[in-house]
Amino acid sequence: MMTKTYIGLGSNLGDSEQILREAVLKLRALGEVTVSKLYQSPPMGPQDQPHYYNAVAQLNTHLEPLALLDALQRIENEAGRVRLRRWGERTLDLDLLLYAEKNIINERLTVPHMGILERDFVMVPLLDLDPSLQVNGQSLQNLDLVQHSTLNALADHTWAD
Ligand code: A4P
Ligand code: MG
Repeated sequence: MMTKTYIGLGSNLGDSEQILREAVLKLRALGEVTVSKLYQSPPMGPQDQPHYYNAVAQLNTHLEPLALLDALQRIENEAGRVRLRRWGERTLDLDLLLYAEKNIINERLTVPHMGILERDFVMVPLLDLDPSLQVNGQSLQNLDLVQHSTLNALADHTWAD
């Protein structure tokens, strides 16, 4: 069965735009991919780290949730992912944001991803892909954080073509 999923992409070490481009290329091997605009955002968490490049990909895939997580972690590792500190700098972070309307809680996976409703750098690109998107029955487009977002779009949705 084909499932509509959303993947959050983030990078603030190395050539972030190129790293995200390569990640999208690898996501295309997992199913049909559509990407949001590419954004630049100030770091959430420790402030002594570079700004982030963020985007979201919609991925339609046959993979089950844990198999998809395995694939995402493999792509992170291939990008030379090292984890230095919580909320700290990284070459590539791939988060499984939504897996259809499923709620998943197990040792490896919490879906919807915990941070969605607190992060404009996740919600604004999600809304590029689906302006009427809801998370846990909550419509994203009217949230204050979205309405007041100062997120800076660097490129339109063709950035990863
Ligand atoms: N895990 C559980 N649920 C999920 C899910 N839905 N998707 C588990 C992906 N992984 C999930 O992941 C740790 C474990 O979470 C995995 O082994 C998986 O089994 P990780 O990527 O090593 O750590 P993390 O929790 O993603 O990192 P961390 O450091 O807690 O931070 P976040 O929450 O990812 O945030 N500022 C801006 N502007 N833009 C950013 O993208 N990103 C971060 C990192 C901080 N500040 C940022 C940004
Ligand atoms: Mg992560």
